[in-house]
Amino acid sequence: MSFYTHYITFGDFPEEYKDIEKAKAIIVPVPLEETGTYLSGTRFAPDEIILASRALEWFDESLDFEPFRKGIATIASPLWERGNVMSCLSQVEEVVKEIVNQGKFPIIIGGEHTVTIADIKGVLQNYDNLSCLIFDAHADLRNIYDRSSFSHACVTRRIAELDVESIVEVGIRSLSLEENEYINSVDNIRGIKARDFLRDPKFFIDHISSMLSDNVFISIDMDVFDPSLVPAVGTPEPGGLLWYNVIDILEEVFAHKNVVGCDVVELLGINKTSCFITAKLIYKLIAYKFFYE
Ligand SMILES: [Mn+2]
Repeated sequence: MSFYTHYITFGDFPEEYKDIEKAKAIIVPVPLEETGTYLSGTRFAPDEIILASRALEWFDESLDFEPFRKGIATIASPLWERGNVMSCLSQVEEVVKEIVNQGKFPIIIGGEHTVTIADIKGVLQNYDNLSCLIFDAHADLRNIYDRSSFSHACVTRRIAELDVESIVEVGIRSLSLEENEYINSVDNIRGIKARDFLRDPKFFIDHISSMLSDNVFISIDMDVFDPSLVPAVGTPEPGGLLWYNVIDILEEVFAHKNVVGCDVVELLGINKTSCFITAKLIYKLIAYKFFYE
């Protein structure tokens, strides 16, 4: 499979660091918007985040290096038949499988959360002993929602049906009775509520690490953040995590686990501040990956 460069690229870095052959990190924009239930605009997010990334500072202020020197390429969005979620998911799965197979680090920019199912299926074709760390205000454990089993509200339930060792969800502050019963009935999913985490972050950061296997996929639903920081998400919920809460968790996990891929989903591409914060978060994911490698 050969990849083509997207018409705008993540980060305003020198061309030689955006070369697909040489780059160690590959950005995959997936403007999926099919099953959103409240606010819309996830289809605009990848391009708006990429546009915002061109204003990023290249130097990482806490790790003291320039992550872009490892190479960050941005490939063209996979093409799928509009309105056909399954066609999107199968394209993304193939792309992620190929990136990981080439020994590179994929960062998928959604789009709605549904894309995570394809990301993990793609990674699973290269790795076993995989666990998932999901940052989300919502449990996303419904078996079916709005007559679709591939709704954004069902994504973690579908992931739980794959061959993953464990799933840790952090930041939860909205779930149904059915989801609450489900999460309490299975052994390999641990849900950490936002309020519990915020009362004792240090305890939970150690706990999160201990729940994960060696290889980890990280999915960040931007609604994990408090809406005072990131207002432009599909389903905003009060009482969320702040910047350094998420950064501290990432630092711990990247330092001790082999993170094999990430996605950042559910942002609406309608607010420039939210887009810039998301671009910075993506650059941090790349920074941690290469710093601890
Ligand atoms: Mn969510």
